[in-house]
Amino acid sequence: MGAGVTRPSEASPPLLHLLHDIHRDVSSIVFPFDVPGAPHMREVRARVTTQVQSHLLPRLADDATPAVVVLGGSTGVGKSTLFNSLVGREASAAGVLRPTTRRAVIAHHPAVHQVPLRDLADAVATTSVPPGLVVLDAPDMDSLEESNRAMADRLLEAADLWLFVTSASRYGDRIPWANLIRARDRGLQVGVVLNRVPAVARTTVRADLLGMLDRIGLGFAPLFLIPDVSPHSGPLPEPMVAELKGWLTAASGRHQARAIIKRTTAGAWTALGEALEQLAVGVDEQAGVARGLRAGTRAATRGPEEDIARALAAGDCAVGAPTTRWLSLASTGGPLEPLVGRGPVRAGLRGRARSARTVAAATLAADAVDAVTALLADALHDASRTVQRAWRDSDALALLDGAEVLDSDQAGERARAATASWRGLVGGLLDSGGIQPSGRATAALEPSGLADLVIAGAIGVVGARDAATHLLGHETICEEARAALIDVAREAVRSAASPYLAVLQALPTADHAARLRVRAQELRSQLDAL
Ligand SMILES: Nc1nc2c(ncn2[C@@H]2O[C@H](COP(=O)(O)OP(=O)(O)O)[C@@H](O)[C@H]2O)c(=O)[nH]1
Ligand SMILES: [Mg+2]
Repeated sequence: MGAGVTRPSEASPPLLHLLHDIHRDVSSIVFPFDVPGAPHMREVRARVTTQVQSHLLPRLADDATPAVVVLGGSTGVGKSTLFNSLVGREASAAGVLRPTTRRAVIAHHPAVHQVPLRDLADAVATTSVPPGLVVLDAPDMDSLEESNRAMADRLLEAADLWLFVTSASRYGDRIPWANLIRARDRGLQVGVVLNRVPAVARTTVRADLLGMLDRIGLGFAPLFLIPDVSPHSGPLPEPMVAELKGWLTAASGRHQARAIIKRTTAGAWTALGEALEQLAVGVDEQAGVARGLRAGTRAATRGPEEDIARALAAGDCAVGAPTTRWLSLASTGGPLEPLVGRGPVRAGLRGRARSARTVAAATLAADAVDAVTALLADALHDASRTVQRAWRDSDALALLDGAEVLDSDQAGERARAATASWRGLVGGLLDSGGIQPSGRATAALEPSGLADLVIAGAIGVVGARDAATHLLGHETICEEARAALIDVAREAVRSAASPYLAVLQALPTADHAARLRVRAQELRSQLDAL
């Protein structure tokens, strides 16, 4: 009611929260795999969401009938002061000099339009009271005036919850105790406030009052002790009533939920709990299938991935065009001949010889990259087909929704993108500063030519590798470039499974099943607590 509890989320009854959670959790689960129980599970899921959304939630959320909380007790015990403290303002006249409360005052949340007992009391709208309840300051039940006493009785009759307010000096009064016994017999929920308790008397008074409550069978009623404040006017300090406010809010939630449950078929709640348990079994089953398929999907790309890594490590791509090209470029009279061995190399007039060599190296690298691209495209295509086969075998292809097997064009495009990124990596290796090309190297080739020579060496053209190693004075440059290529290729092959894995990623897991079981448990304990 005070600061902190007026937000709808906190003021709403816990059962309402729980139903929202249940609705969200159940809505988010799917049963995509056609295992034997799946069609039934889909029906249960649809039934639960409809029931919660169209039947239970609207009734729970309906705040047309807030719980009526009546503050009743002997005169001068501090009811009006407490009332003002609870509703956060001086809504009811309190004080020794003023006339005692004659006309009841009712505090309600502004959102409550049908205020109960509106004709019997002055209404005050305040957001300090949660929408789930209205609070009434009743006339003294021991009033000297007959009409006041009658009104106090009437209000108690209408109450869902009676907050019996008494004080250290008045708790023995006869009239309230007669009323308490009547309330007990009617099954009215009672909370007891022992107000204005002097610190010295605290223990004895409390024990004495508890004993009296116990003797009339109300020993279980919650008891709130509010210490005596020295003579004052105005509401009590907030912390003094905080516990009481919390209890009121919770109790009104219970009251509302109970009323709802009366309005719904009792079976609906049990059935909901059972349906949640059932759905959990179904989700576990689906999660099991998804796990198997995930393992199968990963395994499907592993073969092609290992194959290409092995081929690249063995330099297989160099066989054929790249090696032939090197041999023709580096043979006697060929532009790259000076790079063979360790003889002197000259850039030539205005670097013309060096330009020619750089162009030759580019041709060589183009052959090398083509060979790698072709091999990688095959591997990708292969991986994609294998994954697709695994999904077809599991009857899961329908889940893909467009994530098709890569055709050879797409595989080629991806392979080209991968090798292009590898070339970038090789350029980076040479620029990284660890390598200082010698004078011989800079005379031999322009920087791009040096990188192209490393490209050819990395895929396994032995002569190119030797030349690159000597020119750059770096023993492992081609091995490093090859390792980078293998990484890029592995990654590319694995990516053939990405759309498939993404689909699996979005499916419910065993965690979702566990959550449904927790919800079923929460539902049971909430219903038990009502
Ligand atoms: N000393 C002291 N006076 C209080 C306390 N609570 C209320 N009063 C005073 O007791 C008088 C009666 O309080 P009121 O709230 O009108 O009691 P009601 O007759 O039960 O509605 C007022 O003058 C209050 O200021 C308290 O804890 N200590
Ligand atoms: Mg009063």
